[in-house]
Amino acid sequence: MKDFRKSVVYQIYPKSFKDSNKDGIGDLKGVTQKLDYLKNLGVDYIWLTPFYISPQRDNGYDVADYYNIDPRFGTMEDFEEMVKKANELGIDIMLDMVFNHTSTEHEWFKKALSGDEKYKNYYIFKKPKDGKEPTNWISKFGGSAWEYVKEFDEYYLHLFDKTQADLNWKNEDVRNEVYDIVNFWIKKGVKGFRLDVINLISKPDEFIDDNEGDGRRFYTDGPYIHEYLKELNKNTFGKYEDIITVGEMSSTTIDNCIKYSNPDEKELSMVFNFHHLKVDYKDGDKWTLMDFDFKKLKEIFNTWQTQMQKGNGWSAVFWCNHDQPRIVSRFGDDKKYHKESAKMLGTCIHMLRGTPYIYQGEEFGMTNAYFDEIDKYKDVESINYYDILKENNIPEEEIIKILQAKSRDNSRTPMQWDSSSNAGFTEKEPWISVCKNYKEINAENALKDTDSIFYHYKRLIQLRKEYDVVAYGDFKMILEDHEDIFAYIREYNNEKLLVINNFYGKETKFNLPLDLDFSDYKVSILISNYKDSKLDFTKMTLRPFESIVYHLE
Ligand code: TEU
Ligand code: CA
Repeated sequence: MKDFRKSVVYQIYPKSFKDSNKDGIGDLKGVTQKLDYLKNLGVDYIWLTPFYISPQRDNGYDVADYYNIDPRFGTMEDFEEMVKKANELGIDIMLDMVFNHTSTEHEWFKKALSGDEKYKNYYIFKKPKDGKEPTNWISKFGGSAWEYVKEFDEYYLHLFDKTQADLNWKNEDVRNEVYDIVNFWIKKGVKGFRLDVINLISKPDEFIDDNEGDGRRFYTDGPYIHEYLKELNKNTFGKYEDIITVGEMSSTTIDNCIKYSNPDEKELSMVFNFHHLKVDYKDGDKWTLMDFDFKKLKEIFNTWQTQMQKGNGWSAVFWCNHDQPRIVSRFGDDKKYHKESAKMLGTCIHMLRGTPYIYQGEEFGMTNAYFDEIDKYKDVESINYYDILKENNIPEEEIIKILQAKSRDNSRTPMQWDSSSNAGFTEKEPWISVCKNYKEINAENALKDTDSIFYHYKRLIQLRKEYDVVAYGDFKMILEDHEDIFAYIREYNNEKLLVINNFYGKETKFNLPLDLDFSDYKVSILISNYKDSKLDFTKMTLRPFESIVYHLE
C-alpha cells in the first residue's frame, strides 16, 4: 500500500493536457497516451480536474452531472481504460469533487427552479432584505454572491459564478447524494479525492451582513465543517485503507487544518492552503501588481511547517495549480535563470514536510502565457475582473499587465509536448492559445537534455523514496533573517538534511549559525542545481538561484 507521505501527486488539467481526437480540447484518451511519460517522471498519483458533464462556465467546476463524463473529454470506457493502464504502471487516480456548489444546469437546480420544494432545499434560497440581496456578501469571482429569481422573489447563494449555486449541506438528502457520488467513483477504482473548496460548505445558521469584509468569515471553516467531514469520511473513503484525500482550504487557519488532517480526527489525509501564494497581493488584493514579499513567504512557511508538525497535521506542498500563475515566472526568473530558478523552486517545495504536488508542465519549467489582448483570455474570473478593473477606470494597458501576472489562464495554456505546431497538444486549433515559447520550452527538449528541469524533478521524487528523512523529518528553519536565502533543516532519527535556497538572481553569502555543529557528520550533496556545488557549507557564497541539499549522517 502506498504511504501518502512518500508519494508525489501530479495534477492534470485534462482540457489542456493532450487532445487525442483533433477537436482542440484535451481528453481522457490523451491522458492515457501520456501515461508512460508520467511513469518516467515517477509520480504515484494523478489528480484530474473535473471532466464530468458541465456547461464549462468554470471549466468543469460547474458540474451538471457527477456520474457521467462530458463527451468532450471522452466516455466511461475511456475513463476505465485510463484507470487500468495507469494502475498497470503503478499510478493511481485521484478525482476532483466539487461539492460546495453545482452548475445551475444540474437536474437538482432545474427542479428547484421549477418550484419543487424538495430540490429548492438542496440549495440556499433566501428572501430579499429591504428589497435587496439578503446579505452584502461578495462572490469570489466578483460582484454579489446572490442571484435573484423573479418567480420566487428570492435569491440563491453562489460563492463563485452565478451559474455555480451553493449546495445546502444542512440538508441530509444533499449529504447522502454526496456519499453516493463518492462511493460510485470508489467502485470505479479511484484511489484518491481532491475536494474542491471543501472548507466553505458549512454556512452559518443566520445570514447577516459583513461590515468588515466580503462575508468569508461567516462560512470559511464554518460552524459544522468538522462534523460534515467526519460524516463524509465515515460513509465513504474512511471505509478503505488505501484511499487518500486532500481538501482545498480557502482562507483557512492552521488550527482548522490540523483538525482536518490529523489522523485521529478521521477527516482527511491532507490539506491545501494558499497563504504562501498571497505574498504578492497588495493589501490582500490579488488584482494588483507587486513583487513578492520574500520575508513574509519565509515566515508563512516556517509557521505552517512547524505548527502542522506540532499538531500532527499533514500538508500538500505546492507552488502551482490550475488557479495559479506559473511559479518560474512568479518567484523565479523565466528568462535569464530559467533552469536554475525552476530547479531551486522545485527543490525548495519537495524538501518541505508534506506531500508535493506537481502541476502539468511545471516539471520542465512552463511559464506564464503573456497574452497581450483580452480576447485571448478564457477564464471566467479573469474576464469578470477585466470588467471590474475597467469600471474602476484602470487603463487597458495596466489591466493587461495585471492579467499577465495574475490570470488563472497562465497555467491553463496547452501542455508543451514538443516544437511542432500547437506544441504537439493538438492538430487543430486549441481551445486556448499556446504559450509562444513552446519551441524551446517543451517536454521533448527536456527529455533530451540530461541536465533538464525534468530530470531534476525526477530525482526529487526518487529522493523521497530513498531517504526517510525527506518524507518524515521534522522541519526547522535557519538563517531566519537572511534576505535572499530560505534555508531549513529536516531531521529524522540520526539523519539530517540541510536545504539551502537562494531565491534571487545574484550571488549571496551566508554563515551557518554557530550553534550548529556538523563536524561529526558524514556529509554528501543529495541534489543541487549547479554542477559543482561546494561540499563544505560553512561560510560560503551561493550563485544566482543556487540551491543545495546536504545529507548528514
Ligand atoms: O478554487 C477555489 C478558489 O477560491 C480559488 O483558488 C480561486 O480560483 C482563486 O482564489 C481566485 O482568485 C476552486 C477551483 O480550484 C477553481 O478552479 C474553481 O474555479 C473554484 O474552486 C470554484 O469551484
Ligand atoms: Ca479532444
